[in-house]
This record gives sequence, C-alpha cells and structure tokens, in this order.
Amino acid sequence: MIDELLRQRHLPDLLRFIDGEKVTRENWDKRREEIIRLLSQEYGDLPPAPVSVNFLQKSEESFCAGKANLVETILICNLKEGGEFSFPVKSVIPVKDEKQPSFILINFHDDVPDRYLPSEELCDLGFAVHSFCYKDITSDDENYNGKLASFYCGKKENLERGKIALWAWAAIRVLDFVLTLPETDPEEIALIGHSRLGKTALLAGGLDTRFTTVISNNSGCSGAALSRDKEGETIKKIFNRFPYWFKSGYGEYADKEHELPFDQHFLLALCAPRKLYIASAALDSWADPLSEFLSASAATAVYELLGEKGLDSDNLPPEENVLLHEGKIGYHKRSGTHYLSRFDWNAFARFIKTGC
Ligand code: GTR
Repeated sequence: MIDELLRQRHLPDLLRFIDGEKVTRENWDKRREEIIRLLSQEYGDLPPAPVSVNFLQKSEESFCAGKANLVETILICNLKEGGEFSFPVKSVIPVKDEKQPSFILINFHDDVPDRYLPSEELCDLGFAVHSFCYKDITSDDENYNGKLASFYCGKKENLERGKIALWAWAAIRVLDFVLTLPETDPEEIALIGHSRLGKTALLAGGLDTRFTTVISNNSGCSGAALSRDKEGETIKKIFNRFPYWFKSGYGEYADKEHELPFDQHFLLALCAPRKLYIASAALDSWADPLSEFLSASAATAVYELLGEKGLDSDNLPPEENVLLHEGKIGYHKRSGTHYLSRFDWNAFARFIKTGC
C-alpha cells in the first residue's frame, strides 16, 4: 500500500545519480554531495562558517529548585567577510556529574520556559536544552538590513539564499558552542524545530553530521512533506507568502513540482544513518501528515543502503498517538492541531533514550 502510494507520486530516485549511475554504499558520500547541490536550488547554500566563534557568558543562575542552572551566553561570530555577528543562547543544564544528552531548540521566542520549551520537564528527563530565538538571527520578513541578511541574502529580486539558510547557519553555531561544554555528550545532540523552524532544523541537521538526531515537528511544505501531489500548502502558496525563506529560483517550481530534480525525501536522506524524527499532527492538513509520512518512508531507502532500519512501518500512517520507534527514523501523528506539545517532546526524549 505504501509502495503503491509512493509510486503514484513519481518521485526522483534517491539511489540514482543525475547521470543514471547506481548509488551504492561505497559512493553514497558522493551522492550526498550531489543531493546537497540539488537542494541548494531551494534554500541556497548556507553562509560560510565564521572564522571563529567566541562565547561570552552573560549570566548564570540556579533554576528549577536547584536541579539545573540557567545560563545565558552570547555567541560572537567573527565573519569571514569581516565584522562580528552576535546572538544570545539560553541553556538549562541539569546539575549532575555525568555527561548529558542535549537538545538544541530553534525557537520562536527567547523565553525559558516557553509554551514550546518545557525546560523543567526536559531537565527531569535528564536533558540539557539550549535554545535561541530565530528573530535574533534575522527578521522573519523581507527586510534585509540586518548584518547577516545584508551580507548573505543578496538582492530581494534575486536572493542567493533565503532566511531559512541563515537560521540554519545559526543552529550550527549553537552546536559549535554546545560541543565546547564539558557536560555535553557529543553522541547525543538533537536539533529540533517546529513548523518553519522544523524546515530549518532539517536543513541544518541534514548538512551538519555532528547533530546525532534531527527532529522535524509539523514542518510540512518545503520541510518534511513531499512536494509532489501535496495537499494543503504547496510551493506556489508558500512562495507567494514567504519568498524570502528561499533562494529566488525555487518559485519557478510553483505548480511544476513534477519537474523538480529532487523532492523533500532528499533532505531527509541527508540525515542517514543518523537518528531522524518526523512528527505530524492529525489536524494539520496545511502541513499534510500523509506527505510527511510518505517522505520518511521514501528516505528509508538510504538508511537500508547504509545497513540501518529507517521508518519501520509497512502500514499507512499509524493510528493517532502511536509511536513508531523501531528504526532510525521515528514517526508519530499526534492528535490535535499544529503545535509543539508535551506529547511531542516526551516522544522525542523517549526515542533518543530508548529508541533503536
Ligand atoms: C505557515 C506556513 C507553514 C509553516 C507555518 C509556521 O504560515 O505556511 O509553512 O511554516 O507558517 O511556521 O508556523
């Protein structure tokens, strides 16, 4: 049934190079580079890494009845083109001696806790969490005056890269920071984002293999969901409202999804063989849960090529609230609407701690 639904979407083959050569375990790294080049037609390339990043601790206070410390750090990035770009990161770090698994959250707000960031619950589950507010990186609109956007986006009429690429670049700088902390277990660093920031998490996490788990929550169009035959939001709709999220040429695929030389399962496949989690919400028809699920299913081919189980399901999207945690690609369809809920966080924590 899944195979038949995937066939009907006429997806480009992950396991064939553009010139038709077959992809094998041996040449996967080369194919990965080709996929990254293809996807840059959508988001543009990330800006270059800074020459160096300095970390300035601004404050530290006891938090959650003494179970954790809340630390604010300013990341000062020395840009390749000259000048500095700085932004704050807030960390909740459990007080304990051993190394800890961490989440890096790309968030809509800078509050800790926040409706999307249950920091005390995560601390009780044994996780450190580091969050930053995407608007501290660049505004979520067509303004290109800020330092990063003026350096790296180019002209409004011909954007070299969109704002998703800038937010993704920042998530990678937070990873640079988290890896310097003595408490961090480098084998368990999960990147997570919701909605437009889920698209961002997939891009950053797909590109930088130091993230050991990549989590997309309700990321939908131009995120986890396949673009071909997608319900709800389409390339035309997203590009009309948010052209500045993408590289300019992406809009040319509006109503021409079948001409795309890739689809969103290419983005998911960049995470292989690392842990990947795609979470949908049952009433989120704009994001299209079925297209998110099928995309995870299609990316499974690369996990299998690399000797891992991907999405472990022969059935169509499972019942609501059932966790598919058997393979390296986790999936659930939570009941309710577009949101990053406690249910989602608990499922992600469980997948990381007990999954595969
Ligand atoms: C919507 C957009 C979606 C999703 C969402 C969000 O307006 O159409 O693609 O990203 O915003 O980020 O909340």
